[in-house]
Amino acid sequence: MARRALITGITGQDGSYLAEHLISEGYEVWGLIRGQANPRVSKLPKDVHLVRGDLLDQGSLISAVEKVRPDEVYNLGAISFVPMSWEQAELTAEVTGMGVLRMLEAIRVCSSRGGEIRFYQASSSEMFGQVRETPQTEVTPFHPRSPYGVAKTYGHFLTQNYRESYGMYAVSGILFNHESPRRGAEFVTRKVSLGVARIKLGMASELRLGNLEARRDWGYAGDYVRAMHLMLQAPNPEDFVIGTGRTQSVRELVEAAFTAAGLDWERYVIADQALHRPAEVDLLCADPKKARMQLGWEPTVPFEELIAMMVESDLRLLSEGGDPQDSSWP
Ligand code: G4F
Repeated sequence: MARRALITGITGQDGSYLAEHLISEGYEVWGLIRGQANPRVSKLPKDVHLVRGDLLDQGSLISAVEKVRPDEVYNLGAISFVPMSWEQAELTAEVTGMGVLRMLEAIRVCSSRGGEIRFYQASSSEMFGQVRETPQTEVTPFHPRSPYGVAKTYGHFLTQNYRESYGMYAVSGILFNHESPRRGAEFVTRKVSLGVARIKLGMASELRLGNLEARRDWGYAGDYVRAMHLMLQAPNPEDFVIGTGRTQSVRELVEAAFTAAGLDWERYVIADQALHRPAEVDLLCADPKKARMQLGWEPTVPFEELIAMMVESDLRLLSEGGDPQDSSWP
C-alpha cells in the first residue's frame, strides 16, 4: 500500500515542491487546507487530496489526522514573512508556534490508537538570529531576533520535547533560506527577480530595498524538500541543518539578478531606510555536514544559477501578462 503523507502549508512554495516530490516517490499526498476558497489550490498536482483543518483549531487537526491516517506529517504551515511578525506578533505566536503544539497533540492522541506517525517540523535558521558562531550547526545556540524567530524556536524545542517525553518520531529541519520561481513576492529574492523583470520590460524604473548588507545562505527550494523527506526515513529521529554552506549579501544578490538581465543595478536600486527591520539578522551560513554524512543530502543548484532561473521565470511570467500577486508562482 502507498505510504500516506499529510502536509500543512501545502499551497506554499515548499508545500508544492514537497507534494510533487512525494508523489514521485509513490506517496498518497494529502494537504491540509483552511478557509473556503484558496486560489492557489488550483496550482497543486491533480492527485493531491485535500482535507479541511486549521493550525489554530485543535479539533480540526485531530479530525484531519483521524481521517487521513498518515504515515508522515510535514508541518510547513506558518506565518513565514518575518516583518509581518512584528505587526501581528500574537497571530504569529498562535500559528507558527502554538500550531506546532496542536499538530503534535493531534498526532499524539491519534497515535495512541495504534500505528506510528512520523512528524517533520519546519524549523528555521532565523532561530540563530544574532549568531553565536559561523557557520551554524545543529548545536549552535539560538538567539532569535523577531517574533517569528521566537515562535519557530518554541516549535523547535517542543518537537524535541515530544520526542523525549513520548518517544515520538518527531524531527526538525533547520532550513536556511530556500528560494525558487514559486517564492512569495514579498521575500527579497523574488522581490528582486520581479523588480529586475519589470525594469527590463519597461514596467518600472526603480527598485526600493532595505538592508543591502544582510547576508544569507540561499539555496534552491526543490533541493530542500528532498532533505525533509530523507529526514523522516532515517533510522533514528534527529534534527538537521539544511543549507549550502555559502553566504551572500543582499547587495550580491541584487548584482547577480541585474547582471542576469544585462542591467547595471546601481542605476535602479534605492536603499530605503524605511524597509529596515526593527532587529536584523546580519549573517546566516549553514554547516550542512551532518546532513551530507548521515542523509547523503547535497544541494544541486548554485546561487548564481538559482537567481538567473528566477529572473528568467519572472521575465516570462510578466511578458505573458501573468500577475505574481494573484498566484505567486508561474
Ligand atoms: O527574503 P527575506 O524576507 O527572508 P528572511 O527574513 O531571511 O526569512 C526567510 O528565511 C527564513 C530562513 O532563514 C525563513 F524561516 C523565513 O520564513 C523566510 O522564508 O529577507 C532576507 C534578507 C533580510 O536580512 C532582509 O532585511 O533581505 C533583507 N532585505 C533587504 N531589503 C529585504 C529587503 N527583505 C525583504 N523581504 N524585502 C526587502 O525589500
